[in-house]
Amino acid sequence: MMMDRPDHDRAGRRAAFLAVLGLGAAVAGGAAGANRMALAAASSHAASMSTQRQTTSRTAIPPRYSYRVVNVYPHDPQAYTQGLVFVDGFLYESTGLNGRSSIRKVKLETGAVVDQRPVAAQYFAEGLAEWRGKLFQLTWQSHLAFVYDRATLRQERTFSYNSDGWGLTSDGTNFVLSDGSADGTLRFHDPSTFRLIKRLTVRDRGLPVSNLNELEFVKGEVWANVWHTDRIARIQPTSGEVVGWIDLDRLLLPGQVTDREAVLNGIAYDAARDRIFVTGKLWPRLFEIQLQP
Ligand SMILES: [Ca+2]
Repeated sequence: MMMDRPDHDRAGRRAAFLAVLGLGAAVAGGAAGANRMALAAASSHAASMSTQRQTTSRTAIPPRYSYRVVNVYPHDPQAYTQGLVFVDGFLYESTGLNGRSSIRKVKLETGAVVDQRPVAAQYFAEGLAEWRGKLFQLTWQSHLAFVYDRATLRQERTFSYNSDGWGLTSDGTNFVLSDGSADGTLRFHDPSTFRLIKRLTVRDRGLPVSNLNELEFVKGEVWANVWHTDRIARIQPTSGEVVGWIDLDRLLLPGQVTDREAVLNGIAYDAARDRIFVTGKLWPRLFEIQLQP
């Protein structure tokens, strides 16, 4: 999410990794995962064997998932994706950077931006979530959320909050906000007042998971992009425990992005048709994926 943080080891490794790969998404979805699938099968088996222990010991290794690409769609390569949701047949997207932040309505099949509103240049827009016909958009360090009418994208009001803003989703009762902190904090906010209800620490085998970025609520779990990685954490939203990891490496072809900040960031779930969409900052493509155990 941030532009000015020092380079990240993982980003460098990923760039090098992409540079030597000649594999496309379809290949990645199939052959690329042979070892991973064996690993995943083993860990999935281990997980099923220890389901009961997980609830008490918190030492079980979360199962890892690979993916299969179901569809590939265009995505605006100028969109610095910070928030993504799918509602009533359209994607809604929040883009970041000062002077380039926006809220947009996007046609899935073509990637065409059918409506958009700029965000004032002093704001760096972040996560996005929908609540009863309204879109809520975070800002990174301004402690301000913008509320838009979904039909018109007209800004109607603002809320303030007391943390950095990274990702945003709704669990059906509250908003869930990530602040990118090292201690793996998720914050739950009342959707009517944006008042802070509670904090939750996300942990993998007892250790906090830092840099939680774009979020999505998927079938009772909070899914979180981990900044500067190709991984999504599947989080149990009452305990904060990571119950699975999704590895999304090699979605893009080598050279499709060159900016080191062009990392995976954007998950949208179409509950009506059980479809999962993912993209990244400045990515030219958006993918519908299915998980592979
Ligand atoms: Ca999302």
